[in-house]
Amino acid sequence: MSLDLVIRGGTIATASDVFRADVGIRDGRIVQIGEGLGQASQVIDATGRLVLPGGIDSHVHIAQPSGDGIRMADDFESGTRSALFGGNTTVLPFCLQGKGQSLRDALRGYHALATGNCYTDVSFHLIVSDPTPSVLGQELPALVMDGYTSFKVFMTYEGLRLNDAEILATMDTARRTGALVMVHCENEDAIRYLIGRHEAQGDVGPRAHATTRPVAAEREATHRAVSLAEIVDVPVVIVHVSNGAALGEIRAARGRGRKVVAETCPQYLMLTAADLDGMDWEGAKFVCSPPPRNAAEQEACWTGLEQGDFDLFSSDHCPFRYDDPAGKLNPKGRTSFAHVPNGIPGVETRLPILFSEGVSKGRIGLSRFVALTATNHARIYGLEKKGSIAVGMDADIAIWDAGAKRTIAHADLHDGADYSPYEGIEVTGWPETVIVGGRVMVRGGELVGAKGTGRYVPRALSSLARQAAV
Ligand code: DUC
Ligand code: ZN
Ligand code: ZN
Repeated sequence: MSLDLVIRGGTIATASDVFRADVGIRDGRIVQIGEGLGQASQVIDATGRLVLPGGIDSHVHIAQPSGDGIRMADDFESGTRSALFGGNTTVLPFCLQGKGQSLRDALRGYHALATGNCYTDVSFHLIVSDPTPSVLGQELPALVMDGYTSFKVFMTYEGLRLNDAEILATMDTARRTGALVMVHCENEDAIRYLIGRHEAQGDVGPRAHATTRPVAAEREATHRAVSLAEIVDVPVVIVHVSNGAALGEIRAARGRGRKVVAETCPQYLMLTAADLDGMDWEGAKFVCSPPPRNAAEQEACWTGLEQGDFDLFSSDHCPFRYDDPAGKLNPKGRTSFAHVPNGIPGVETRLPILFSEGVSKGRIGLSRFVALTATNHARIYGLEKKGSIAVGMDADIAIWDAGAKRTIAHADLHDGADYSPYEGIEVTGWPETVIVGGRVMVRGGELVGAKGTGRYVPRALSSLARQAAV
């Protein structure tokens, strides 16, 4: 059998096994795994290297409309290029429905931005901000059939948040269609009350962002989200869990037999609220929601990763430039933390951070790393040909130098922001070669593939939600 590409002599890791074998690729798919595979047009020597499924980052924000005068730092070109260099081969950004906008219309615009501009494969979640009867009754079910099989709802942000009745109605559409609902869990009314109190006292620096979004606001909303999902009887994804109390609500729901997917992100392992202290508004670089917590909550998140409570480790890449009137230091942002756009970059550093802090330091095994960063994302979000190294799967592969030592510096990264929240952190392990659909895109740390190689991928129903659909 003639092959397009053979990866020879590496150590393959999947979510279940670690073994030495060659990988044979033809027409963009993995067609052989074995010892001493035959001739190929192209050969990569992976001796002494790890051969892992390309990362799937199922929670990123790219070119998402962000309010008056605020612009996200990444378009599809820079966002997927940065993802690629970080060892990812697929990302799932969010297509935001504006108020009064049809989802189809939002998707048309989003596809137009992505088409021809991607270095990795992409697939889209929807954000439902206006769940009218026609959106829930007709549009959303048709879109689920078309491969948009997951949608996010917010419990916070004026103009975006849904009330409980709207969340129930949206979950009911998920129940009928087999789609999966993702929930941003923070109690908006509690946060508004605290913001009012802090602003009245003149406490307007970035640190107050963390104080006004306390653990209790996330814990309460998490309890409500899993309870609403229980009432409707649907599985639910709780995104960006930042602390042990919210995770406790998830554990308790699972104890009642509920299907709850839990996601955490690098910021909840690596940053604390003290990072928002920064002099001269430097703390704005770390403003994201939920906010980073403290050392005890970091430890709770690590324990959740080690014990298998978390299913997904995503970046929540949501980049805004710092020193930019359209970014963190926009004119209103300089007057109060409440106007600093929420979100931080991290799509390129997600995998090296978890590899270094988790695998290299012995907290999690290689197979768990693969599950948390690729395989589970594919299974939960219906990417049936992705997330593993097996015959028949897309040839989406990252070849890692597990011993490479790097100090994270934004100057070396490839996103459109002007800083990294992880600047100066030393990591061991870095992806050096990245292959998307059988095409070598990054080789030895150099870009060798073309923009436009990444394709849009429609998704099947989640294996979780499929069973619940009636
Ligand atoms: N939620 C996200 O998922 N990302 C960034 C901001 C937010 O609130
Ligand atoms: Zn969110
Ligand atoms: Zn997000």
